Amino acid sequence: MPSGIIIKGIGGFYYVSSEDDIYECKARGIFRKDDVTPLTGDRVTFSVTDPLLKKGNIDGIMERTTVLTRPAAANIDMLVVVIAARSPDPDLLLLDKLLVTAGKKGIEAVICINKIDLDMDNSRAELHSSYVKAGYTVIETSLDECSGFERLRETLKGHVSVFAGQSGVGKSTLLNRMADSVIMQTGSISEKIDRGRHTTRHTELIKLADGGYIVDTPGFSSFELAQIPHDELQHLFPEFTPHIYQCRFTGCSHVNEPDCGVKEAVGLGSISRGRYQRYTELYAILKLQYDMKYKKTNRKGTKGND
Ligand SMILES: Nc1nc2c(ncn2[C@@H]2O[C@H](COP(=O)(O)OP(=O)(O)OP(=O)(O)O)[C@@H](O)[C@H]2O)c(=O)[nH]1
Ligand SMILES: [Mg+2]
Ligand SMILES: [Zn+2]
Repeated sequence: MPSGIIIKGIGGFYYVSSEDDIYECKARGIFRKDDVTPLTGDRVTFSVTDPLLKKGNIDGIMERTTVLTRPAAANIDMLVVVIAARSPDPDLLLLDKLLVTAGKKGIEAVICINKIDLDMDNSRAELHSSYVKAGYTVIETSLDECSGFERLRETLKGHVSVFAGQSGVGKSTLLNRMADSVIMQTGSISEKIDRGRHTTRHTELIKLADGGYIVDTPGFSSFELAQIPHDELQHLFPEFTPHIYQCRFTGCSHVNEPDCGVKEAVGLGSISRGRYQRYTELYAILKLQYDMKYKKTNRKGTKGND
């Protein structure tokens, strides 16, 4: 039975990219019964009902590795967080929120610093090194200097990736650049999916020449943020890990406690001060959310006893 990946779904039709072609498939009733709706990114098995018109039926959906609602897609395994070296100035709290979200969802995150042509005095250097130190892959790109594109392409190879980040950082520009070389090689594919162009556009996978896909969600600049328990946050800052065991108190939050291994590492420069500060900011936000939720539950409990 042929298999493939759903590159887009429109009005009950799912476009399944298999080895050689794209098939317009329907999902059989069985999915509705099981309350499973096929998603863009789903790996499926299907049967061909019309080999000439390339039509088929989806018979099975393989187990999903990840599921996101924004963008609505399955099996995304790489998040490219794009920031601009300048214009707009990087929102580092958003960057860290996105990295933490990826970590929580088991999605590999890489950072792309775009518009380096606008950063003549290399003021991004510190930022760059603090994230390399944290264990992330950092790729620098710009419209004029093309060197970064090859590295980005290499990084995307074999993955289903999504680009996220502030408005205006250059996500769409990069995505078009990445897809450019591809469109030439898969002209027949773009022709075939052209039919949907004039209706509302949906989340769509753009095939890369070397294998892999980029999720294209038009007009989309945000990425859902994961709900994270505040005491889990420390594990989503990978550079904290070797220092957590030096803390005097088990359950140390690394905020106000004395003899804290993480704070010591910040003092010694092995953890970036900025990253640490944003950790405390995020921690405070998550702790507040937790406390509010807890108090609410508590109040309910009291009412119940009256
Ligand atoms: N100088 C410079 N400008 C760039 C670069 N990359 C993109 N731009 C410009 O930045 C502007 C915004 O780029 P987009 O690709 O639309 O940004 P985006 O992240 O998709 O923005 P949203 O769709 O609003 O989220 C455009 O005018 C691009 O031409 C770059 O490397 N250098
Ligand atoms: Mg855009
Ligand atoms: Zn600590």
